[in-house]
Amino acid sequence: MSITVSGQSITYQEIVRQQKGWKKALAKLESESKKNLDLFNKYKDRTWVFTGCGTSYYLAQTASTIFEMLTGIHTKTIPASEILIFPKLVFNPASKYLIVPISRSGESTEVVLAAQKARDELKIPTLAVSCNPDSKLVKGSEHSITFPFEKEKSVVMTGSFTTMLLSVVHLASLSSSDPEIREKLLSLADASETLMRKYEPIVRKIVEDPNLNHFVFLGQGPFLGLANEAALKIQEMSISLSQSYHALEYRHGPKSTAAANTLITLLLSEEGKKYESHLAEDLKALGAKTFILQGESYSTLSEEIHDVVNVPSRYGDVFNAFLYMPLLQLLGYYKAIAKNINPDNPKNLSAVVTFETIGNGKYE
Ligand code: F1P
Repeated sequence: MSITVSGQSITYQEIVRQQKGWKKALAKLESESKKNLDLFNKYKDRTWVFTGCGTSYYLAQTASTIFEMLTGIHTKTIPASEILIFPKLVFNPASKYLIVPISRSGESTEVVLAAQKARDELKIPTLAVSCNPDSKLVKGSEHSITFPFEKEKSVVMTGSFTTMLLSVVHLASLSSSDPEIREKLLSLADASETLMRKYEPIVRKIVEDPNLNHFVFLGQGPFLGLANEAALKIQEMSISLSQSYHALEYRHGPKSTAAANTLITLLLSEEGKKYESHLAEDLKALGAKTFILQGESYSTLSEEIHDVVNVPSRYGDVFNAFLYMPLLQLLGYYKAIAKNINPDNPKNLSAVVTFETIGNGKYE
């Protein structure tokens, strides 16, 4: 089936509309600031355990890092399946926790069961973050953050990832005394739309190269979760081989497989730009194609030898995830189009993964 690019694809439409969804979500979150600040203050002395499945687990990784950067509250991130199977390795009886299960559908079996176990067996309060206010997860949680969200018809998560991330960052921002934080949050949608318009053609051109069939994504701190999600996106949408690592970890072995068929995408952090810029030069020496996303003042990496996205430096490590992620989603989308694969209907995947959909419920 030949897929044409543009509005015909559900996934494409959901990628390019996401910033409009951020504005609607922020309007509701702003109206609930008092309620959410009270919630924050009630649990600010606890360890916040973020959890989810698949894309929502990588979202939990990104959200918990940014949340801790903004609030100083200790956080932990773990796949929902680990809470289900090894709860004693996650929760220490001597500590007090709040569990933050994140789920687009609010129906994924592991995350629903993990939240139930935490609440009913371990007596840990739950704050659910979901796009579906009528879901099992939200209805079974003491607290929840939901927002007006135009339901995603695509199997893969795109705008749901960034909008749920935005709701966690908004919650964290309520505790900040920095007046700039709120202004930056509210300006993100326009900044991201401008970057999408500017860089979409470059992203598409990069992945249209048929020789590129191995994709590596690298990031530190809040960008590790993004690297993991970008790797999953290109795998789900274009059925391509992908890997993701802490940026500097790539040097300790995994780089052995880098070659001319490899596209290495490096998500530069403000905190680590010195080390990460040197890494970018090392990666080029491996013969791989390098795609760098950075704040415009982070490095002097030559645009002659690297493909570079420059985002406004004012946003920094707390907000750049919102400027990087839509472009990484487009990377996976355009690779699917280049391979003439329909990203709206990824192989072997369903929009919601429940045990009932694996082996006729034999997991019960
Ligand atoms: C998350 C998830 C995604 C996966 C696919 C199916 O579900 O498993 O990770 O990529 O989109 O859904 P949810 O718990 O966030 O609804």
